Amino acid sequence: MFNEKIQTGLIKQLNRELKSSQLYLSMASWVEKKGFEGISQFLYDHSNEERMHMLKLIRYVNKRGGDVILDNNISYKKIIYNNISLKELFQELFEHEKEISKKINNLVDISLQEKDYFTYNFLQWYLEEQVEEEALTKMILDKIKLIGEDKVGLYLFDQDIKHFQKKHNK
Ligand code: OFO
Repeated sequence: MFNEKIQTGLIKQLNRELKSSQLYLSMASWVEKKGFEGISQFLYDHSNEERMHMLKLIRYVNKRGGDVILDNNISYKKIIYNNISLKELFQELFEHEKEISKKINNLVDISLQEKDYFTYNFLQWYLEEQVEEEALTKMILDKIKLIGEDKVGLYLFDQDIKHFQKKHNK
């Protein structure tokens, strides 16, 4: 029998990943309509990555004999980005990733308390991933702060972002 506490924690996390995927997806769509082709592609790709984070967790829970429950009632806030800037958007993503990191750290902590070393080992990938995710969103945020409202700068950044990558392999 899969440890109940661990199972509950992992299921909560996989639903957070689902929510993350929706968040990046909705932002990608909004940014695309604003004409930022590179930034929207980055966000669409990232939405897919978040979905992959979720799938990895689903398959692990199944492998351990757990029962996955997907939250079909994701209450992500109504996405009205009309009045926010790119800076605010990436600030929100940075805060989001920091929050996810806290949750992953907490899960690692629980896996140690429960002496579930399989899960502890499984979560190492997520720890490494979060270091990259935080660093990447922070780097983008810093660049956008630097550019400010300069239209040429934003245009060039939109081209530049196509080459941004994380170091961590999937
Ligand atoms: Fe953005 O790393 Fe998963 O949630």
